[in-house]
Amino acid sequence: MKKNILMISLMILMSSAVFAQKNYLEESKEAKTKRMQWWDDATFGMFIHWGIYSVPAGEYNGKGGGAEWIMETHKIPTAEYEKYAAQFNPQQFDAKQWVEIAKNAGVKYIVITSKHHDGFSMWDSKLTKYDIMDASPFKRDILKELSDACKAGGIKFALYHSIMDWHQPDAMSKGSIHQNTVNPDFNKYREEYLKPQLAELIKKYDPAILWFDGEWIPEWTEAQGKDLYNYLRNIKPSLIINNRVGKGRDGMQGVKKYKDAAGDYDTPEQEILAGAGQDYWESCMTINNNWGYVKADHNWKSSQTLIDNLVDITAKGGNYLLNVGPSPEGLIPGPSVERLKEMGDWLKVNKEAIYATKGGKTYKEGEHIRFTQSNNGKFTYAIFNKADNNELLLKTVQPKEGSKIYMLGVKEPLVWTKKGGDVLIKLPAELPCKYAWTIKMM
Ligand code: FHN
Repeated sequence: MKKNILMISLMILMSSAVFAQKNYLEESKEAKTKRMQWWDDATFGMFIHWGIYSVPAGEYNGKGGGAEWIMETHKIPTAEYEKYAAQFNPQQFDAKQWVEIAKNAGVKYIVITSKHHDGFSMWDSKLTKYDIMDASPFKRDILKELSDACKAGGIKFALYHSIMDWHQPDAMSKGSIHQNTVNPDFNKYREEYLKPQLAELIKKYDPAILWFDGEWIPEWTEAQGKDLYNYLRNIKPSLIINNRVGKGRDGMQGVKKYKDAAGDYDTPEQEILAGAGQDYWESCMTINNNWGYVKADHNWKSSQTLIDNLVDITAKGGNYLLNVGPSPEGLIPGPSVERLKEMGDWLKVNKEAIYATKGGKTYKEGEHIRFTQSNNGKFTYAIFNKADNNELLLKTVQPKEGSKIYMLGVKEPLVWTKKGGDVLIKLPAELPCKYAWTIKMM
């Protein structure tokens, strides 16, 4: 008898050990720091919003508006919207070329939409026929081609995935214009579609990050977010997941509303934190006015603005996730490519002040100077985009007495003198780049 009880308790012990899910919500600070290090050092990512919404390109029945939201904006019935899938045939899509554009920009990771709110799957999914392989004439696995090109190019591959889904009957918020079933069963959508698709994405394309969105629907809760976070981290422990996996995001400012909100980093959208961030954070922004492709949107941000944003965000300890919206032909718009190339040229000269640096309490002086520090604290970088009479005056952060200071991209040390309590730096006659310059000091 005793032997049987021992055997049974041993079997229960073993079976629970086999299926024991680790609780990553209780991950130690050290473990998280180690896991986030590459992301923190990377600083600059490229967002890609691409899907069948690029076919209408921001116009429906002669009316503008919508981009990736066009189905909702123009209240397009599902059967009508599905026709865009049959027209999506981006023959000029070249994943290697996209990765080349990203590398020339100095981008270290790419986040592409696997499924946006419209519910269309941009990969070969076993869970649905509403995907690139079955519903479009293109019949190529876009995510596989891009993840392979990223791996070959040394760029981290990551996925944006929408919790909200306007196509899955059980995902419909009650009263949603897309609701096409009387009693949607959200739990069924979550357990039998959302989570299995995410497991499929991790298994097939090994994303370094899952970037959630569409979490604002009433059916989604923080508890479901915490469960999903743990579920995903148990599949891939090194996975990084943003704070839109739960309900902890405080609007477009994107910071956590409460300390234990699920997710590894904050996600301000179309804005930059006012001051140095308290946690890991990433500002996502469009390069014109839309996330998805809009043929009539020519409001491209200048290279000066884009570089100023990168510097400001880095000085405040954040990452910059800059978006491109490829065309239905599979091309990243020319004006985006030009600006990304200019950012890459600037980073070739000033990368030491951007990658693997940390922001700090003193992150700025006036409107034209930002400060970053090397991770080991040995060097401070003053990055400025305006200087008068070929001189720069520093009041708050100053080089050590007698130390040499340099401008990144210039070989010879710069001449600097004390002027009252300030430091006056003579700038080189010939500057090494456009838009902004970096003084390296100890
Ligand atoms: O509704 C989405 C929008 O389409 C876009 O994906 C942005 C970028 O993250 N996020 C949501 C709006 O906050």
